[in-house]
Amino acid sequence: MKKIEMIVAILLGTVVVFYSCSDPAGPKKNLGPPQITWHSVPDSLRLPVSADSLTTALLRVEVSDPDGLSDISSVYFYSRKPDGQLANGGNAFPLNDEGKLGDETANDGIFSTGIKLSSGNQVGTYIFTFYAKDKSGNLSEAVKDSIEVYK
Ligand SMILES: [Ca+2]
Ligand SMILES: [Ca+2]
Repeated sequence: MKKIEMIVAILLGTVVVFYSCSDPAGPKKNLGPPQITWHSVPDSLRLPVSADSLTTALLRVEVSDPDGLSDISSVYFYSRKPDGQLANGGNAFPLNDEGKLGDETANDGIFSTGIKLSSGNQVGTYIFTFYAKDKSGNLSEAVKDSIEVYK
């Protein structure tokens, strides 16, 4: 008798779990914003000595989202120059997870892009602020890092 009661309880439990997991009506809810879980930015960079060469570096951030990587719509950063002005006219720079522009592996959640410095760039501290956005417009918390640029 006790055994049967237990089996019934387990079956009922299964039914309750099944019902709470299924979403019979309404649009699919977004479970939350993306999160930047890791990032890689060089500590310092030296400007090229000659005018016709460039210093290049790779910026990488790892992103996750409770709805899965397919929910990520964009990953980008702003760069503030040593004089306090935003680079690129205040527009964001995109990072990609498509295996291009320095991104090693496509669709692995690590978004990358290269940056280039010429001999005419300012020396001093460049501040980078990274964001990730999902397809519902949820924004991650900002992640900041900086590069010390010297001659
Ligand atoms: Ca999401
Ligand atoms: Ca990647």
